[in-house]
Order: sequence, then structure tokens, then C-alpha cells
Amino acid sequence: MSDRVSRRSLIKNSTAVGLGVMASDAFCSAGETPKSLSGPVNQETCLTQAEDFFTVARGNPKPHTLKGEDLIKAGMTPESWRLEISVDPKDDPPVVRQNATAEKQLSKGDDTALDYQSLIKLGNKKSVKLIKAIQCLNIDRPLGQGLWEGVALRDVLKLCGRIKNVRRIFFWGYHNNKPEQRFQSSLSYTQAVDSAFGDPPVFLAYRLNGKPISPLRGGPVRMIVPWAYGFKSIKWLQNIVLSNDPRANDTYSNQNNDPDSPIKTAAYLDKNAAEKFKSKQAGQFSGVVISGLSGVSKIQFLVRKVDNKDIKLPYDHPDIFKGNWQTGRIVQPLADWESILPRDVQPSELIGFDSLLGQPESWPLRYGMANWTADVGKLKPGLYEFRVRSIDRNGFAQPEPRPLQKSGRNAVPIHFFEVV
Ligand SMILES: Nc1nc2c(c(=O)[nH]1)N[C@H]1C(S)=C(S)[C@@H](COP(=O)(O)O)O[C@H]1N2
Ligand SMILES: [Mo]
Repeated sequence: MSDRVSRRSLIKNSTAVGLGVMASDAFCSAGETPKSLSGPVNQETCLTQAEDFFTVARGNPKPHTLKGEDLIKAGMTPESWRLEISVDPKDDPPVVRQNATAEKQLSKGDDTALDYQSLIKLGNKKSVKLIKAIQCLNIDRPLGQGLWEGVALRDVLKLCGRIKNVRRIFFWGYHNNKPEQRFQSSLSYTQAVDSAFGDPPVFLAYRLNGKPISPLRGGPVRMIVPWAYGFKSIKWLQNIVLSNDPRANDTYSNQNNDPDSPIKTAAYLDKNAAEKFKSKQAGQFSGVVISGLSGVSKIQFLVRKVDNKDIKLPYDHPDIFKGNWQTGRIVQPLADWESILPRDVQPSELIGFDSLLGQPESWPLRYGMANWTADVGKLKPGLYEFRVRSIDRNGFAQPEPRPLQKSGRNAVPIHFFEVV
């Protein structure tokens, strides 16, 4: 036990130090040198501390900046938090002829809205525990990875009794009262309540890395849509609407984004990648790979000598696509799962973990990420280009089969470096 405690504090400290050094690499960065691979760096846990995620938030003021009385008024403390569930009264023939109905609606007006303690009670009966990365569709790197715990949306919707004519469910979080500040996402009924066997369901999260979710990370309650890009995982969740309008009505579609895009399997290069190596030095690059819809088979990297930085051949140019790609290494977390997880969470309870062995069934976990490293070895002096790509379990090389950026930013990273 004491071993476990000291291990735990070691991880905590080393994570803080590691992240402090590279604020821009919030997720278990592998660092630049092979030495860090065995050292006590934050890749021990492969989790990101709540405050070290990159934050993508709208609003004026941004809800997570509220303090004191304002935070309470916003319903953003565990005591003041309420969730309303209502039916959409709008019809719109010919698409919507009948409106959705529910036996019960939950509203603040008649004091039937769900409160935090009742949500926790549901979670104590049956909870979802999932290690998942958050990734923005429009940012070329994941924002962080955490252990999220909460209650499946399908279990929360049961509070409404029998529902009818529901084809879509949309939801939004606290925002100031200007309607244009509402940030809303939506799911089809099936996406909201069903899940492929072995896949995590959509859930209302109330814990991150074993602690209540802070306002910064979208607490006290945040939607987590495991397969989707970040915009579906609505922070400061307070409203759910059952609708018979089957059309996606996500705020994010207004910015030309595909609102139904599952996360694309893709590798990303650390932003602090070295720009210079000595010819006597063995070069290494690192980054993360996220496992999306199609899983990860491996990561590959390509090193090419180039004449200048002005020409970037497209990913599907034969010299690139069929170039001399080598297989990189996907890094396993160094710490054991018992010491990574909060004390009251067993590895075998996590979705994507073998319930007998308590080990991940795949690494990276589905909708999670892992570090990779690429050893480029010793090179002759000159200018080089480095690229990295994932190969998914369907055999597709990134960004195939969906090179369109508005389905997820997954272009193959291109990085120039010099050997002197
Ligand atoms: N209420 C609300 N939820 C939101 C957003 C927002 O602006 N408001 N941004 C979304 C987007 S676009 C992303 S990528 C993720 C980012 O999550 P993070 O800030 O926890 O990293 O939150 C999503 N949830
Ligand atoms: Mo986003």
C-alpha cells in the first residue's frame, strides 16, 4: 500500500514538472530524447491533469471564468446544478408531423429538474468509466486525455418514462442569456441510447481523473460523446431536448463542419519537435496517435532529404505515399494501471479493458490516445523532412479514407529539420 502511495505521489509530481516545462504539450509528451522514455515523466500515466487540457470554450464571459455567487447563479456548482429535459414543441411538415412526447419532463419550474446528488446516485448504481481523449475537429492535436466517469444518457432518459416520436436529442450547456451564445450539439435517438458491443455509450460525466469535474473542464456535469469530436461533448450541460426533427442542429455545423464525424484515427507530431540534430546524434521524434472509428494498427514515419522547405509534396504524391515508411513505436504507459487509476476504480471496470486481466484490450484505447516515438537514427548533414502517419485497422494510411479537413483535422504532419 505504501508503495502504491509513494508511486502515486511520484506520478503526480513528475506530471506537474513535465507539464510545466512544456505547457504546449499537455498530453503525456514523450519528450525529445530517448532518456525521458525511462525517466519519471508524465508519460507514466498517459492521463492529462484536468487543468492541463487545452481549452476550447465560447462565451462572453466564458462560463468557466465565473466565480462565487455568479457561478452559483449559473448553476455551475454541484449544489446549484440542475438538468432540464423537455420535448421540442415545434412541428415542420413534411419532416416533422408529430411532436415528440414524454411521460415526464424535468423542469426547474416545477422543481422536477435532476440535481447533482440524484445523478451521483444513478452513477453509484451503474456508471460508465472510460479513458478518452478530447479532440477538436479543427485543431491538429488532441486536447488531453482523462478518465471520465458518469451515467449513460440512456439511463438518464429513463427518468422521462415512456417517450414517443423521438428521432433526435439535442443539448446545450450554460451560457449567458444571449441566444447567439448557445453552443448546442445533437445526436440521433439511436446514437444517444445504443452502442456497438464493447463500445462506450454516450454519458453524462461528473468525475474526471477521480475528482469532481471543475468548471474549466465543463463541470459539474459534462456530456461525453465518446466517438465524436469535442464539439459534441457539451460542457456545463444543463438542457436536453427530445425532438422528432431528425436533422442535425449542432451549432458547429454553422462553421462548415461535418456534425456527424466520428474521430479519425491519426498521428500528430509534438509541437516542440527538434529542428536541428548533430550528425553524431541519434535523432528522435515523438507525438501522439489517437484511435478513432477505425482503430490503430501502427504508426509509420518517413524521413526524406530535401533541397528546401518551399516544396511540400502532397500526401498522395507517389514519392510520399509509396515512400520508404518505417514503423515507429507506440508507447505503453509505464506505470501499472492500479497506480494510475483513482483508488476506488478498478482497471477491470473500465470500458475497453479486459474484465479478467484488467488490461487494455487495445493500445491506444478506442477513442483514446498514446504516445509514439520514431527513431530516425544518425543522419548525414543536410536538410530533411519528417512525416508521420497512422495506419488504421482497415489498412488505411492517414489521411485516407477521409482527407477532407472538415471531417477532422488529420493531415499528415510535415516537419523540416537540419542535421549539422
Ligand atoms: N458549452 C460548451 N461546450 C463545449 C464547447 C463550448 O464552447 N461550450 N466547446 C466544444 C469544443 S468545440 C471542444 S473541442 C471541446 C473542448 O473541450 P475542453 O475545453 O475540455 O478541452 O468542448 C466542447 N464543449
Ligand atoms: Mo472543437
